[in-house]
Amino acid sequence: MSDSQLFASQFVAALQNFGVKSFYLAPGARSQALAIAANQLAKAGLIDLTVRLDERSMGFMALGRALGDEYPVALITTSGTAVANLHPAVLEAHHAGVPMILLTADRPAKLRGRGANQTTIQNGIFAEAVRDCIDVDASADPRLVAKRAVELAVGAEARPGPVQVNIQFAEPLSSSQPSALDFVTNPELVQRANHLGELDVVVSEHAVVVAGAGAGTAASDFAKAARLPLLAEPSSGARVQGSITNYIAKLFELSAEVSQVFVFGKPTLSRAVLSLLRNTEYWVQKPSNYEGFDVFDRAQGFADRLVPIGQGSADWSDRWESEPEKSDRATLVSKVWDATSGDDRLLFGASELIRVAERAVEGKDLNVFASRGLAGIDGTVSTALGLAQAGNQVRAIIGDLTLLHDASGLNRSGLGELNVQLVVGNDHGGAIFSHLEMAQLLERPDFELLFTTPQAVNLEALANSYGWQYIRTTPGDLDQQLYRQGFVLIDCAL
Ligand SMILES: Cc1ncc(C[n+]2csc(CCOP(=O)(O)OP(=O)(O)O)c2C)c(N)n1
Repeated sequence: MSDSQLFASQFVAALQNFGVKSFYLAPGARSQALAIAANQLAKAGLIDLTVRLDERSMGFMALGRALGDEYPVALITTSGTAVANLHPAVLEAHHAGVPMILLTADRPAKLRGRGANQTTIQNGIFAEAVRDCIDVDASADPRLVAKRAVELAVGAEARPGPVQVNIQFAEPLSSSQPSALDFVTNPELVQRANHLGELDVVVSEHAVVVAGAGAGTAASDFAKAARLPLLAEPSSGARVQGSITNYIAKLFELSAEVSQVFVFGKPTLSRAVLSLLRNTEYWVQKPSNYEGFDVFDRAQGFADRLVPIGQGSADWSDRWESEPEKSDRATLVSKVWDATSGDDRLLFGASELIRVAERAVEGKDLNVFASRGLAGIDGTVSTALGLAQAGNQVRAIIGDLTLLHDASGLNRSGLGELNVQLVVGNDHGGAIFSHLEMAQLLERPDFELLFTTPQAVNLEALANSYGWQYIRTTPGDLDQQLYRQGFVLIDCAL
């Protein structure tokens, strides 16, 4: 019997015992004991195991799954660059507070720095971006390590986020015994900490509530209780009925009159909101997942929960009534927004389209997601697939560069049937850059070469190679395409 296998079987069973049910694996030799153990539990129906080729894309898929499951997911990689490929997803998970447990297989510590094949500095590779890096060998107590990893990931002590367990596997790397099934016990969920630092805040007549990423219904509840205009980003989780549709347009008119702002979550989308915060007193309710917001270093107060004392005036709220933006992009995002309901999930990529949605979509109770931890255009296709694995129909609104950045994420191999629509606003490159001053200063060909970067890729052929349905349409005709099942790439010309 191999010590590596004994540890791996006990450890994977312990993770399952502490409620981890979604496992991701990319193939490799050093991690074989973990792979074998996870497969034993998967075959017994105790966990879900997804095998992906590319660790970068797997990292984002696991991130999407963790967003949907609202519980830590586990990722298994071999040693070397395989580990480094998780870094983009780890950074997003760190900033957005998404629980993930990275099981990175390593060689025994004595072989590090001696030229052993596929051996690098894995211990500490993610620096401050992981809640901890637990570096162990097979002599560690697998149950204690698993418990600690799950606790840190769910945020039992602080903010949820990624945790690395770097495991030094010595040869023999695996054996047929013992099976992980021998160590299975009844699942026991680990709870996250409940911080409850409250702060009473006196509401002034001309106050507003700003809801950024991670705000959730705390923001809309506060706005309702304090009778204040609610300026909620589309992916804030607070853009419910009654929120202001086109607050960006209204801010041009009313920002000078705003006397006080209550910030929930991490607002990142628009300059108009940031400039409001630069010039106005603000209080911050710390989001439970995302980092707390204070980019101007002048918050008047922070709390886990802001408690309003008093209310804004009804007059003031009425003055924020606004007209949604009308444009092709607005039609695209509104149609997808309107088609989404109930348990469906909507994912926004980091592009011009989420900014248009900020000015166009009506408040509605929806499950909306966006990777606003770092607002990368990487990994969005994979994130959508991971969300779909967590269940229900997923629609992702993404730009063409965002699609192409994660083209390898389209790989459906081994995924079974999922309902995912990628709605691509195809404007041949990055429209978001048209807001840069450079767009006026540079000659058009130079601007395209350096910033817009249109790509010469045939999306239909791409979709076909990966086995996706492909539909070419326009914003006007988009609604007819939004109820298709399966893996659907909707190429919507802008
Ligand atoms: C990994 C990463 N690289 C680069 C960027 C910078 N960036 C922000 S938006 C964008 C272009 C987005 O283009 P597209 O997806 O086509 O959307 P559009 O703005 O045209 O709607 C780029 C390159 C980023 N956010 N993330």
